[in-house]
Amino acid sequence: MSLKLYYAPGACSFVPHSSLELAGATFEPALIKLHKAEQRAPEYLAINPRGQVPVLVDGDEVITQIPAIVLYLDGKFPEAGLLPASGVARTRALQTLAWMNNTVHPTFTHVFMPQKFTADEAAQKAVKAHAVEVYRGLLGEIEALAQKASPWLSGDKPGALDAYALTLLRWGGFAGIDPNSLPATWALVQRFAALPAVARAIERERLELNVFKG
Ligand SMILES: N[C@@H](CCC(=O)N[C@@H](CS)C(=O)NCC(=O)O)C(=O)O
Repeated sequence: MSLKLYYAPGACSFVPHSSLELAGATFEPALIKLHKAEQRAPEYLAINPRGQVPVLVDGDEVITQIPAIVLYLDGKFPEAGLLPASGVARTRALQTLAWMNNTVHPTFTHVFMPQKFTADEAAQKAVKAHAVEVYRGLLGEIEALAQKASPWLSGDKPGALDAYALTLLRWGGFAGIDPNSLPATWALVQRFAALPAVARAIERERLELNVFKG
């Protein structure tokens, strides 16, 4: 069965993208240009009616939602250690993955796309300003996790949590949050980015790691 990942540069799809590379998987990367609204083109909506990346296709299976995709890849490539294999360590990693996906990530959506939450332009500015401060606090929680990383967020192997941390910290730069203000996360993210497998995903997406502009 052939694997295909629909992704957009710099988007949350970096999590499965780098996970596929870490697993050494053979897959077809399919670029979706969000700024050109390709996610709302009829051909793409036929694949994912929610008009979002990422989508993982494995033969006849179409899988969406990052936690589900990560669990699927973890099951398919157990030796990669994208998540801890069992026990409380696995439960804790899933706890953090769910929180990154259902709390930190949507908070950034309020920063980046406040128009999703109100049509009122003045209210959009207020939503964004408030969300930046909430986001700063959430990155602070990731910083506390990074301070305890041993050496990666879910233990001895780099995996999905480190990939999400990279994505979320990078987005912080767009929100005016200096990655240097979160030194443990920034060090972890740079170590993760330097792994050859992760570097391949970064290169394919042409990502600049630090997008903070003073
Ligand atoms: N909960 C979804 C979130 C997916 C998501 O927010 N994708 C964003 C990119 S980070 C997207 O495709 N946005 C395009 C849009 O909403 O138009 C998941 O886990 O996959």
